[in-house]
Amino acid sequence: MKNLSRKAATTVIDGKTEILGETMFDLKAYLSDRRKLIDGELTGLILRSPYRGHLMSAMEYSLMAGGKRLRPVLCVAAAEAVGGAAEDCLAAACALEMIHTYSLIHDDLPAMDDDALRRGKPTCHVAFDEATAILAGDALQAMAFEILSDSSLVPADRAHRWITVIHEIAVASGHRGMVEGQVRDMEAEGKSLTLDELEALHALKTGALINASVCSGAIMGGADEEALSRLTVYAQKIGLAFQVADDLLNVEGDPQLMGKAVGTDLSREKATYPSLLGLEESRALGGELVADALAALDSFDDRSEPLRAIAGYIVDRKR
Ligand code: GRG
Repeated sequence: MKNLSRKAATTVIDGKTEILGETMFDLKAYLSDRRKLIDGELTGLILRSPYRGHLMSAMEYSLMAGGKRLRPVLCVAAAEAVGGAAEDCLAAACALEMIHTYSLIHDDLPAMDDDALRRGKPTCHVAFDEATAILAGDALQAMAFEILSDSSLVPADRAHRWITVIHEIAVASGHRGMVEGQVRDMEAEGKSLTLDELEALHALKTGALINASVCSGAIMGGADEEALSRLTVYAQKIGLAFQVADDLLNVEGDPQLMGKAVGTDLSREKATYPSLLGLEESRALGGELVADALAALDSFDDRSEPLRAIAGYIVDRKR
């Protein structure tokens, strides 16, 4: 049943799962297809650069190290859910992955989490050096906005939507989003937080970019206000569910599968859902958040199946 969007008694025939004769949505195939599309696009963008030296090697090393591509896939799936196409939002999808990758490079630095392994490979500052990792992160962030504002990648008749998307992504990445969340996360080490404080921290640190991913895709796909507001609720719920799952994986995940160390939250005395609620209650919270996310999509048709399935995947994932 894993990777399938509806949970009920099913039969598996020739690798396709059926429920009452109806073929179920195949999330594994969807993720594989959309990741291929996004990876192809990212590779093309890297190859466009006139400078193929040390800096670009470090940027490419981290960007193409095998991340799950959750944010760009969400962006594409949201565009499709409102009747748009992947091509409408590929530039935004790539920009989001660049910003996400920059944040991971910087988060791994000795001045922050000082991690040696990321995406199953030595972190950027280990594979290269600290100065190069800082600059590769900086350059990936700037490249994201270079792409977002490139008129050759953006249809002229959609310029207004693009400005909205650029604004959403800028707000989500900076002092009103991810960077503020990171600061709160660092300040919270060794301290106890209330559940509300923890939720506010994660809404900024990881939730804001996940929200921007869904909203950018929806805007580029032509969502009306009602659809956008429902997708915003969906994004907020899965954003928090993602963090609850991430905290659980840090306790009980397999470092081999995850490609990074586990147990680090405990050793750094970080406030987490398992530390505040315990494992059982954290799992239950993850399930409730997914149910809320699915409820927000109630009025959407079958084109939102990928979004529904991704909500389940976020809490079931092993990496
Ligand atoms: C340094 C400005 C700055 C921000 C860093 C996102 C973040 C803020 C830090 C990452 C630290 C961390 C482990 C956060 C928990 C959630 C998270 C973002 C996990 C990594 O995202 P995945 O699982 O990674 O989508 P992949 O590698 O699959 O893309």
